[in-house]
Amino acid sequence: MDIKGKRFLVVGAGRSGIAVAGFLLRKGAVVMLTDNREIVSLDNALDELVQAGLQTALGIYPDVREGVFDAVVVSPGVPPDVPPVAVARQCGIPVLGELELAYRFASAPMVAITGTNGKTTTTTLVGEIFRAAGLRTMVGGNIGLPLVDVVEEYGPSDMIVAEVSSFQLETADRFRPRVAVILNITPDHMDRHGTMENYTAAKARIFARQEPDDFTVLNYDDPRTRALADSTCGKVIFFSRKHNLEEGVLVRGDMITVRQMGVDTDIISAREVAIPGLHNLENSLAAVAAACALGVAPEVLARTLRSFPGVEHRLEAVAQKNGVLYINDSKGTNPDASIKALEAYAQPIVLLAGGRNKGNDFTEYARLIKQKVRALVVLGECAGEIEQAARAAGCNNILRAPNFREAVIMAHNLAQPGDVVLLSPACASWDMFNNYEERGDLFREIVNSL
Ligand code: UMA
Repeated sequence: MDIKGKRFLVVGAGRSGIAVAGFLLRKGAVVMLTDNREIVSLDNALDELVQAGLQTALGIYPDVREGVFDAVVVSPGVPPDVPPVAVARQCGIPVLGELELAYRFASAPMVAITGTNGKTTTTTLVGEIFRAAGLRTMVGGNIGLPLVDVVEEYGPSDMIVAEVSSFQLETADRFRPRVAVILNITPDHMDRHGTMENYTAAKARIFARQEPDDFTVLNYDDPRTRALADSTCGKVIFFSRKHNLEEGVLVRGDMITVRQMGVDTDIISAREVAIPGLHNLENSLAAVAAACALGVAPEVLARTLRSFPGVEHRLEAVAQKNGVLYINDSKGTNPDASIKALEAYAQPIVLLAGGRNKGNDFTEYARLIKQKVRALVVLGECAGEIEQAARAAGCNNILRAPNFREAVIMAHNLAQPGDVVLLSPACASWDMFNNYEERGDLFREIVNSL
């Protein structure tokens, strides 16, 4: 891709946009970074780029009709209908995203992982597996490390494991991972995608450019994901926790097994997998499928599954105090993720829920709250909506918290020895925090100070 001397507009001055602006400047482009906010975070990084020649338009988008830009690079969180993006398309100016840009400069084989839930855990686990197999491995993408920052440091004998979101995939064009993994597709981001069809179509772009010698790993147990098998040109590898597959990665008895051309290879007992919950068993099966496709040995898989502790903000055990276990699941940003968190514990739960609803329905979530939760503390923008859904499901022990700190203290006061205090909000953090990491970090800090 020819960048030197070309004029780029980068939309969104967050982690992705700043990384893209730096990448393009280093390659000799003329770059303008725009954002609808006047004051953006990551100021130090931005200052450095301005010193290096970056132009900025903060608080107001430039008019792309004037013909001054050769291409527009859009950040994943910026919807496609914002003026500079929509107008660029109308004018025939190429619009791409950071994932596509990074892909065009990647020479290492790539395993790309998407899904509504489990992406971060599975991506981290697959990265650990390849590292344990002795490969120089980069783990990045939606997980928080923009791929453009480091993609060129990895060569053909290395490995890139990328978490990719539906937002990033919307602007994928030539993106062709060696292995594409879809973990599950359940309602999320409806405020952005509008319908499940659009959301599923965005996810399916992960394999749109695959060829028959690539691999598409799909969850057989999830109907929407399974149905995509007919749409890929890649070789499909199913994984299933529930079905005795003819071919693929499955659980036989309690043994994680790879079944290939009639031959079963046992990897490890499901009980030995270190990360808790049935959903994490599914993530482990997906990781085994992806790694096996690229020839990783069973003993490496077993060793990693036995020792992998999981990731921060995802069912992360923060502390045990007076017999109460405090769990940070700040990454539970939609009802489905939080349902899985509730299902992972047998003990009574004091649940902290609420934040910004991304257009989701809380009925199912509320039903499980009724079954598993001793007390519910609601907070944030959609506290009322969750409270209403929980009351409709028959749950009455509900408290509303004025702020996050109060919410944690209320949960602490409500909990009895043997309980779990679970932060799994089923909502984005954006009404109170910049991201779910900040929310989880504050939870950890408050819990540790109790
Ligand atoms: N902005 C505009 N106009 C808009 C909307 C936003 O200018 O209409 C600006 C904001 O003011 C802000 C910037 O865009 O300054 C933010 O851009 P962004 O939302 O794309 O966020 P980044 O900080 O660039 O982070 C993005 C991903 N964020 C989203 O997709 C929302 C990060 O994923 C990712 O880690 C990062 O790039 C590096 O690749 C986070 C996420 O929440 C974890 N992802 C969603 C998810 O997992 O569910 C998809």
